[in-house]
Amino acid sequence: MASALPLLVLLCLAIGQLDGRRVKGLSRYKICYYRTAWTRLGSRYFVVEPRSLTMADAELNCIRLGGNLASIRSYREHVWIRGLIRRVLRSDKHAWIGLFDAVQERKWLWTDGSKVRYTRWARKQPDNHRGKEDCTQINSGDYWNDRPCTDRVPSVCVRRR
Ligand SMILES: [Ca+2]
Ligand SMILES: [Ca+2]
Repeated sequence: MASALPLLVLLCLAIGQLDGRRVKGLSRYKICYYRTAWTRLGSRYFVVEPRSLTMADAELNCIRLGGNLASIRSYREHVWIRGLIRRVLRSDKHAWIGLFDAVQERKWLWTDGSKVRYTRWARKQPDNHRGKEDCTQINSGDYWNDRPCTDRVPSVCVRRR
């Protein structure tokens, strides 16, 4: 029994890889479902990563899963993603989305290459506090806040298909 857990982790990782390619019939592995199930909204799919990671590690994790950190294109998507986080994490925890201005201050870019058409900054945000905030977290109340990219929080990934 002592060896069961590592085996399970390996199994979940293997299924995670397969699930990324949308192999049929794997959703019955409920214990892995939590980590690998993508939920569709319109033409895109989203997943919440519950582990606390820096923004760069969160982006690398999303890439490993076949996507990027989530871009948000409308208020409807913002509300829906907050609901997804609440369902998975059972709270309104701060979580990384893919908006960053690390390349040039105040030039905000989405890691998935989407045009920045919609934002939902909290009051007085983004403030680039102490000159060190280049990454974005959702769930600052019902809004977004720029935060140091070295924060470790859960994250939301997106993929196109
Ligand atoms: Ca900044
Ligand atoms: Ca801030």
